[in-house]
Amino acid sequence: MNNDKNLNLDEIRNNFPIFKRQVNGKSLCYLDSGASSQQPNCVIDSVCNLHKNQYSNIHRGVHVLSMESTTLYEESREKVKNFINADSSKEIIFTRGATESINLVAQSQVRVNLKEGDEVLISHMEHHSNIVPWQLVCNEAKASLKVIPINDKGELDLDHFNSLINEKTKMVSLTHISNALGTVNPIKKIIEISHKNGSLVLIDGAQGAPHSIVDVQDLDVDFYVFSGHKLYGPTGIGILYGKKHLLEKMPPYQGGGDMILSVRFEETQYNDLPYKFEAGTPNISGAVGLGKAIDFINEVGLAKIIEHEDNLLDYAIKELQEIKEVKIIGNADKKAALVSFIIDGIHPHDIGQFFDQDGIAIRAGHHCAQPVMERYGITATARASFGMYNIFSDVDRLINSIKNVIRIFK
Ligand code: C6P
Repeated sequence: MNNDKNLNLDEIRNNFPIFKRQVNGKSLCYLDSGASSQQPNCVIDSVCNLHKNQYSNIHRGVHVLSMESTTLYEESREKVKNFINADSSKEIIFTRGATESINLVAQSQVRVNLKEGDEVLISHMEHHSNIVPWQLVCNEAKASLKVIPINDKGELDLDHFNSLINEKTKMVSLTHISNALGTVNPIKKIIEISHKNGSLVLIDGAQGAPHSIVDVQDLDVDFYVFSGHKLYGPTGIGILYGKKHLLEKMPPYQGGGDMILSVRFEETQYNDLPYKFEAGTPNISGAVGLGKAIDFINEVGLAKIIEHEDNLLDYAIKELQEIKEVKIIGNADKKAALVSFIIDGIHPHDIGQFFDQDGIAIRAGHHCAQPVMERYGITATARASFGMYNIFSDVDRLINSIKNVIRIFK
């Protein structure tokens, strides 16, 4: 079974040139989109076209190439704005990725306001990118980093969340979808509770944006961050969405060209949003490629992609549960796009290498979420993650290789 009633998977896969290659003599079975998704021709071509025909620095030149590059860059900002239904493109800041976006908020919003005794609230299922930036600012301010625990299924303990949040909580920073467990968090509810408490909320959408429909106005989220390279776009480009009134009050994260209106030695006037946060020459081609990736997703239809990924995930979980040596890590009621597992007596790195011989790409390791591993008393998992281009026979190949690895290692 290779097709899905809603998606023409042959056509989708034809758009991704990577699937024309072989790996270790086998056709590529790519189950690592959670790390970086593959890019369709239109994204690759948009970057290539820019470099061939329009390339120049932006916002500066009075010549045609600079104006064309600027238009393409700003059109991408508009596409991102529409993709997440932001109120204004001033609320869309181009960054290097989710990590930089979180650091920007930690430094420019939280660090400048955090006082001794204040608290920042994160969860036990965060990626290191949503832990370390908060440790840095909390340590400096002598504030505390509090952690919402997770239950054995890998879901947030909401009762505990309610008991942790209090008047000292200045920021709640939480992942939308866990990259290590696949858990989809009830972010709307958490945002509502946090706002009633007077706390700001940042949602780490690195895994959320590619696998769910995000409406930042409906969510009423203060900050939402994600990366282009997990959204079928290029690497080195990411997004910080922030509510305009918050971004306006925040000081610049970095100083340099483009983020100023005027510079004198005595005083510098900063540029308006969003440029205030985009110091120096940005990743122009990355932004253009990300805009194209969003066009592509819109053409295929995000709702259809999500439904397809859910079907793949259900199928993979059902098949994995049939193999007694396999233990799935993370059994939340609501999961998306990935499954983490361990196999009794076989290290995940050995599993990953064995799969590679079969042309199957998965991720093995702690997934930059060491506290999650600690929570389950393990050091690593094997993780299969899905994108719009995966087919049901990818799952069959995964299951087949698991059976083989068990047979050979045992
Ligand atoms: N997770 C994974 O294989 P950057 O590196 O800035 O694009 O994204 C960081 C990041 C932040 N939050 C979550 C939930 C993430 O999943 C990631 C990246 C990759 O799971 C690489 S570790």
